[in-house]
Amino acid sequence: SSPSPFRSGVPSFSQISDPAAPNQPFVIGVTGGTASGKTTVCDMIIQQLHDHRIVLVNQDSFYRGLTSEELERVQEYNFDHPDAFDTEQLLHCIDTLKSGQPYQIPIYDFKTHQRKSDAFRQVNACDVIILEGILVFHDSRVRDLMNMKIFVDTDADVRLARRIRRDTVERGRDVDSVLEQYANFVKPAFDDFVLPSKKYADVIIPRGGDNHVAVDLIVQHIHTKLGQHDLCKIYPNLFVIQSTFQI
Ligand code: UZR
Ligand code: MG
Repeated sequence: SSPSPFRSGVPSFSQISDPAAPNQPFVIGVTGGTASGKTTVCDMIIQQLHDHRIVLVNQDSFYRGLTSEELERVQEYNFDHPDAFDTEQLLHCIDTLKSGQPYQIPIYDFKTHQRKSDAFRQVNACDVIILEGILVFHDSRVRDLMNMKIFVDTDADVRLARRIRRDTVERGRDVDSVLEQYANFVKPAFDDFVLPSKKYADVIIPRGGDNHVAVDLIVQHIHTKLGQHDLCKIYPNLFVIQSTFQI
């Protein structure tokens, strides 16, 4: 018989269902260089997904507090290196949230480079976890927890201009120290760790938070995926029944 131009007509379960287990939250990773607009993109996504329970987890919260020796020579400390973060704790946080348990996220102070010893941010079970940070694509174990990976791609001059404004206004630095840190650590680490992680992205957003079209498309996709999740929760056998009928 002549070969059919159509592929087999019965969709398999894996073709229609989402790879994430139905009862687990949908995990979105958002990365990009410093001051690329990651937080803005996350805020825009969160605003548009208002009918779902969303938790934003910032990788910055998992900065290790500096020891007193490290604090004495803070100019030499590389905050842009993967080792500056407690990745084991970040993994534990996402695992815990994925299993439906609450988690107490540490609070990091950019002015003192310390974690608050007496305060946490308690986050509860949710439908969507957004994990944001400069190096969230670096560790494969963290990447593997994500259902969707977004890279926010903004020109380096725009990022540096924003970084100067943010660090002087919000983080109590002077311009010279910001520029020095940028040249010594931020830029080299971007080239060594952040940019190479772009290849893992499912979606690359040019111009960050200014790109409303890209954010709209991403939100539509998340809605579709969450719809599948919701259907799976209500009718766990729905998709199986559908294909059985066709057979
Ligand atoms: P975003 N950072 C600080 O400036 N101080 C700290 O105590 C901890 C981190 C900076 C860090 C990195 N680097 O570039 C930036 N430096 O925070 C990441 N130097 O934050 O993704 O919002 O740009
Ligand atoms: Mg940010």
